[in-house]
Amino acid sequence: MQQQAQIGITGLAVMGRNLARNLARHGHAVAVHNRSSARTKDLVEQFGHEGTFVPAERAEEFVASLERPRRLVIMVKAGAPTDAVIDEFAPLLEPGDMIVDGGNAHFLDTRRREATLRERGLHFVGTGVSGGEEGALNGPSIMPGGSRESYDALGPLLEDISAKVDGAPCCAHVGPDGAGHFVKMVHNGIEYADMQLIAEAYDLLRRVGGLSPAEIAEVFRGWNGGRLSSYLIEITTEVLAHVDAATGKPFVDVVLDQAEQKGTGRWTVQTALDLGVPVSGIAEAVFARSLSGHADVRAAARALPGPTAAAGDAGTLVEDVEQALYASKIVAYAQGFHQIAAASAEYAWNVNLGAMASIWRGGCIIRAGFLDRIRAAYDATPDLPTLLTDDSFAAALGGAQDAWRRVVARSAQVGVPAPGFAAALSYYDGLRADRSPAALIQGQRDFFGAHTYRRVDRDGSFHTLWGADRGEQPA
Ligand code: NBP
Repeated sequence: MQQQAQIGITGLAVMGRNLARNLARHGHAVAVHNRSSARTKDLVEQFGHEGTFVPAERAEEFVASLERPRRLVIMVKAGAPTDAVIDEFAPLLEPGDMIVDGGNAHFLDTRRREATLRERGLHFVGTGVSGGEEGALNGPSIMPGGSRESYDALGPLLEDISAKVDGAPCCAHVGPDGAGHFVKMVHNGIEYADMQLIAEAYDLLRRVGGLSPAEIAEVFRGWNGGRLSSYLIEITTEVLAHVDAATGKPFVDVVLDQAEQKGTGRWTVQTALDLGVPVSGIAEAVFARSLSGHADVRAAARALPGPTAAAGDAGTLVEDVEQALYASKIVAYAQGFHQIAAASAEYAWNVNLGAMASIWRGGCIIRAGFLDRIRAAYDATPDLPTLLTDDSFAAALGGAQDAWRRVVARSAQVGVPAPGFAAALSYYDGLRADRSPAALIQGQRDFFGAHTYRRVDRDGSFHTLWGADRGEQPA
């Protein structure tokens, strides 16, 4: 009889291959399959010694090699290829079997697939996997959605191969249907914001502070020893300190300044718009990448006049930028968690926000000590309306705000854009304002469209007869 595998992976490009190796290295027998069998052969030839691989060329053979209930992981290109693979394998499976999609699917696709497969008695587990190629091999952060029942069968295997921080796995059941892919999407959106804020800090230190990339690398190295300590700050130090071998120039000066994106940041913003959640920090990060990519428009605009004010004395710029970066980072994460909370309410996912912070502490790109503080905030107050009002974050924002305001004002004065810092500060001030100018907007809407308004002193909706005697009537 053919050897039985505990779990199978189809799709053996970089991610699938490394996840298969990770499972095998942890002592799990892994069935492996790929559309073109060369990748399967290559995996077994190169890494067969690392554990037990059960290779299969044909889909039927692959399915037959899985112990029941079957755990079948799909690691192919997101979109149509994922549907093609589901259509190929679902007819070969039996009720109770699990299909895990570890690709970067849009959560609405995951909801559709889950509903369709549930009708056939199959569990569909949309799973966010973060950490890229290296994480997949050595321990990613894993965000599985789907039914509780499927997590009971899959969770131990996934927790086993995930990253560990303080002995705790960076893997937890996120919630039903598309919850796992949603949380992975927002993780990526937060990653965009974090990267943009770091880039703005660099730009200000360089263009306002007059520091060289090597000097800024040292500033970041120092920050990495403090409250900003994170993987992204650590790699920023490395990138800024790197010198291009061909020219002897700082590496950052020979790289074309047009950032690319694969789309999860854009999805985060699109989804936030649908949910009505302001994620301005993430949006500014996505738009800043877009702006950088419009080389033709940038070239046309280069001659536009800049400010007449000189950069002037850097003064406390380094300390101020550290404060602005930390405060803006708190805002970006607060916005991302607000978005997860809103989706959790909308789709009845019951996501544990503190647990999400916990599973991002290792394996993924935004891993940082900072996430411990977020987890502690939600542990203390699970229904916290915004992270900003947590005692420790509120104190940090209060302590940072004067410096944060100086940095935003200075950036505007000298013409060095800091859209992430500025948007975060506006969000902070917008939330804490006693009265928002939305009252005026409501008045305008009532004037031109009779959209009505509510009053601060009485229940009900009202309309003012703007074109007549301006009397007020109940709507
Ligand atoms: P790719 O996204 O490059 O996809 C290549 C794999 O998809 C190959 O195994 C290929 O088979 C298979 N495939 C395609 Br394309 N069309 C197919 C079809 N119609 N039927 C069957 N198989 C098909 O691989 P990856 O970079 O390893 O990423 C896998 C998934 O993980 C993606 O959804 C990605 O977004 C996600 N992800 C990637 C990263 C990362 O850092 N790369 C991180 C986190 C998540 P073939 O060999 O026969 O062409």
